[in-house]
Amino acid sequence: MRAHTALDEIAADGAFKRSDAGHRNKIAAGSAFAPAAGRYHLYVALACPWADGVLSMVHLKGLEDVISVSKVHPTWVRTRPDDPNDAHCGWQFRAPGDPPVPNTLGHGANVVDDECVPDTVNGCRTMRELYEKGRDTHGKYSTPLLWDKETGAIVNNESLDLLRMLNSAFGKLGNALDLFPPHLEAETAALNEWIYPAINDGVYRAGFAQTQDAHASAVTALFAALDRADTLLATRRYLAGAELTWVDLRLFHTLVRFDPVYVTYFKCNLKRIAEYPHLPNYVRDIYQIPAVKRTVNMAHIKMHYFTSHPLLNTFGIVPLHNGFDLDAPHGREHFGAEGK
Ligand SMILES: N[C@@H](CCC(=O)N[C@@H](CS)C(=O)NCC(=O)O)C(=O)O
Repeated sequence: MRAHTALDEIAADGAFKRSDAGHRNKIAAGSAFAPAAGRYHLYVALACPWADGVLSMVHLKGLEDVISVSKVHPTWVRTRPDDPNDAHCGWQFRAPGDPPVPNTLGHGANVVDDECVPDTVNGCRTMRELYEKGRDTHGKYSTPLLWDKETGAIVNNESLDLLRMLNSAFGKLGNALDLFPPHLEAETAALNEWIYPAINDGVYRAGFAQTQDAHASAVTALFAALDRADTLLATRRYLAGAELTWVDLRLFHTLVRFDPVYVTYFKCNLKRIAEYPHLPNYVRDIYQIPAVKRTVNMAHIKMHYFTSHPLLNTFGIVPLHNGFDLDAPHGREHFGAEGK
């Protein structure tokens, strides 16, 4: 298989079909990947909803001194610029103070801000180089990725696995917060069954579709699911009731990108989140948790989508709108102990 990106994952009917993550090792006491402070390094794109959820979990669990982090620059670049036969584009590392980055057609000057953190562990220039160092040569070279410094290996690049591991595998190295409470296991799994395909992945299926039918069917399912979520959140503070869980984290990171990016870039324009009765305050409620807020970088989010796929946005122009005011009062404290 040649090096590829999500943009290559198109089925015969023109629909985007996300491939499964390839690295699924688990961190567990007594296993080859034992929990330990200072052993693991997390690679994220702040623009990526999956990676941002994982980074939120690092902060929510108080694991910032246990797991170190690198953050890529938002704009994809040619990963083998010297090889004319290799057109792969993907994430690269840049250090604050480096010159701005144009898109792969040479348009634009996308600033390298202080939130870019180079690969201090492996010294790689791109995520592709890192995967290759971890003996994966075909990708896709996605974030998030957890790296084991001790054995020089990729531990896992699937965000839901990572969320689960960060929640409980590090034991006393983190705090006691539990976003996977056993009594809500069945309910959160059932929520994820429609929220993941229709909303989290649905926006990508709307945006990367290469036929009208594939786009229309993704958008129709997406807005039906948004309506369903809004109705649910009219009577409960969080998706599963009174407690914040991992499905909220996942839904939040998609919704916070929706009005500034997906409405225009992925053509999800039947409605903005701002127009829903309950979703905007739900988004604000979660955004205003300090551990989550510090992971939301709207400049990185917008810059990534609008500058990384010249096929969809040739000149890499980034629209000005940042979405509704995330700091406004959310007014959802009135939901009591039962979430009602
Ligand atoms: N299944 C993965 C998906 C991660 C993913 O698709 N990340 C995107 C950014 S949002 C990426 O890095 N894509 C690289 C590419 O398509 O080449 C997860 O949930 O962790």
